[in-house]
This record gives sequence, C-alpha cells and structure tokens, in this order.
Amino acid sequence: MLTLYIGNKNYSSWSMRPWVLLRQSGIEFTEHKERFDSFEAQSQFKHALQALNPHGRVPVLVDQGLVVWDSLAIAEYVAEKFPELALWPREAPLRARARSLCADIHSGYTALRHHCGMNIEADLRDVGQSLWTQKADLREDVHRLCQVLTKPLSQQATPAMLMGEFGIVDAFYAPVCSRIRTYGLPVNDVVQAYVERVLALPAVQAWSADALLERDFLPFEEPYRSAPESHHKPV
Ligand SMILES: N[C@@H](CCC(=O)N[C@@H](CS)C(=O)NCC(=O)O)C(=O)O
Repeated sequence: MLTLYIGNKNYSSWSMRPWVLLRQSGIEFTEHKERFDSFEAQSQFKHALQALNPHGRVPVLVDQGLVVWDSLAIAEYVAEKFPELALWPREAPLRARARSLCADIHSGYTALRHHCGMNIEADLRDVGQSLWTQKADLREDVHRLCQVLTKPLSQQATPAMLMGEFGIVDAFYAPVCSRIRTYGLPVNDVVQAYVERVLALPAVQAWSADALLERDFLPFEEPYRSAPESHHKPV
C-alpha cells in the first residue's frame, strides 16, 4: 500500500498535486497529514518529515520502505508503477509537451507562486485585483501561462484535459487553477473554461472539500488576512 505524506490541504499546493493524481487515477493509497505547525527546525512538522527525508518537506510517498520525495519524482514513480494508466501521454510528442508544462510549474511561475499562495478557503479577489495592477511579474507569469495553455486547449475537438485524458500535467495545474479562482486572476475564456473543468474533477472537489473542513488558519501562510472568513464559499 502506498502512503502519501501531505501538509494542510488548504495551503499545500505541492501536496495537492500527487494526491489529486492518485485519487483521480483510482490508485489506492493511505493519506498521512502532517499539520503545518511551522517550518522552524524545532517544529513537529519538521521533526516528522525529517524522519523520512533530510529536506523535511511534503509531499513524500512511501511504498514498502521506499521513500520518494518531491512532487515530480512521485509522479514519475507512480507513472512507472502503473504503466497501464498512461499518466503521461502514450505518444512521445505529447509526452514531451506534458513534461515541459510540468517543468514550467515545478521550477517556474515564481511570481505567481510567490504573490498568490494557494488558499482554497479564501476569497482573495480584491487582493488579486490590486496585485494585478501593482505586480508586473505576476502579470507576466499569467500572460505566459495563458500563452502556453491556450494552444493545446484550442486544438481540442471537444473540451478536455490538457493532453486529452486526465494525467500528471492536469494534477500539476490543479493548484494553479485554484489560485486563479481564489485571486480572480484574469485569463482568457479558453483557459478559464479549463480552470473550471479542473476544479470540477472529483479528486479536486474532494481535496477542496477536505480543505474547507480543516478550519486551520495559519498566520504564517496568510500574508493577506488576519482572520478566516466566516462564510466558506462553495467548493
Ligand atoms: N519541489 C518540492 C517542493 C516541496 C515544498 O516546498 N513543500 C512545502 C509545502 S507545500 C514544504 O514542505 N515546506 C516546508 C519547508 O519549506 O520547510 C516538490 O515539488 O515537492
């Protein structure tokens, strides 16, 4: 049995990726959530995670004693373990495209990630609007994101996931879709429709529902709010 170590579902975008991948693909796994008490060396979170890997970060996948850390490494491991699921596209050119898109997320879009941390339960559209006017690097990231996504999405005969069938690439973009909604970031209609399709995936809905139930407001993850909202928006 696979065990996936994750952080708070409301905030942990890196944890969300492999969780959504496993759940949406129907792969059985046990979830182990380690609350983000803090990321300080003496925190319970660091203590628990450093017992698994020296970086002390989530996500981590454990498979019968084998410890795999980093969202991309986990996705690759799972794709190799379940080749019949075609978590990467079977055609080499599509596979290369999917890997490029995942690499973009894994090592790029730093302004988007920095200014707009994932926060599923929050409605930060006002914040998003002022960030949009003030932060040129955020606008550049979102423009590039739209450029990169619009082409494969517009080539589809019927609206679908990025490479047609759901796969790793869509799991990697799920937290981005959540940020676009939370911060009301302006994207074109084609990308907005994809955002809605990803947010409607059963696994994304399940993750988001769990995030809303957490009600665990962590000030160090909240640059824009001093208290949680009293009314949660629907998933
Ligand atoms: N590149 C890593 C990033 C993992 C990461 O930064 N995870 C965050 C939580 S979303 C974490 O554990 N942070 C704790 C820390 O930085 O000490 C991946 O893809 O898994």
